[in-house]
Amino acid sequence: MIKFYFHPSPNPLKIALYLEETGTPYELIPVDTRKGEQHSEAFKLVNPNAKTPAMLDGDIRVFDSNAMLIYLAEKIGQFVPANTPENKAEMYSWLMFVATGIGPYCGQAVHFKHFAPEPKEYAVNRYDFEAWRHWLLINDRLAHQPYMMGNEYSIVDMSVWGWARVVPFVLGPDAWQKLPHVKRLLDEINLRPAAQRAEALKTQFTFKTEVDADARKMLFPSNERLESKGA
Ligand SMILES: N[C@@H](CCC(=O)N[C@@H](CS)C(=O)NCC(=O)O)C(=O)O
Repeated sequence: MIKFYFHPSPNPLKIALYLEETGTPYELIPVDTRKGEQHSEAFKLVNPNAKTPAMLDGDIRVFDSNAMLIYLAEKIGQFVPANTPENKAEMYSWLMFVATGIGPYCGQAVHFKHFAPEPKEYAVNRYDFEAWRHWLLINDRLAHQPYMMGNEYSIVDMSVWGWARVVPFVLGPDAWQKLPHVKRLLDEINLRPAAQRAEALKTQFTFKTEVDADARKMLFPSNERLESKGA
């Protein structure tokens, strides 16, 4: 059975959604990143990058959420568009767009708005701008078609959903006014029983919720270099 290494945050939620949508059996293994469990040697054998999600499919390890979506979709064969070069080109392009654009820019926008010390105006401006730019591109695409790949719900929508869930935290409480088509997709996916089961996974374990000094050490190890300089 697949061992699924999970924390209730945007990237792992994409995988939870796929596993739930397809009824794939899996064992859920909590990785409490605020307690630093991602840095254990045992977990780094599964994901050397020390981040969630990751999985073991027998002896095969897979990490990085969009790689995991592709792996699972190829194995299970559901929620992927018809296998044409055109579809594959679009699907890979948008999956990489989410993996290299939406995820990192949203992550950094959250970091600088909510967690970084001052001065941070330059960084907040850059990451907020880029996060908005990426979401507006998704919004524009969804203005012309129901789903990211056209008329069919697919792994690309699941990838978008992981981050769409936290858009107000990333971009601010009024963000939906400018992203109505993203909101429409989010609301639609949220109504799916699989999405509700994926969201409920967090209740199976007690994950640390506070981002206190100990959690910051685990999540932002780069801060140590500043502290050692007395900053
Ligand atoms: N590119 C990776 C990013 C993974 C990632 O940043 N995961 C976050 C949760 S959404 C995490 O584990 N954070 C803990 C840490 O950075 O120590 C992916 O898409 O899976």
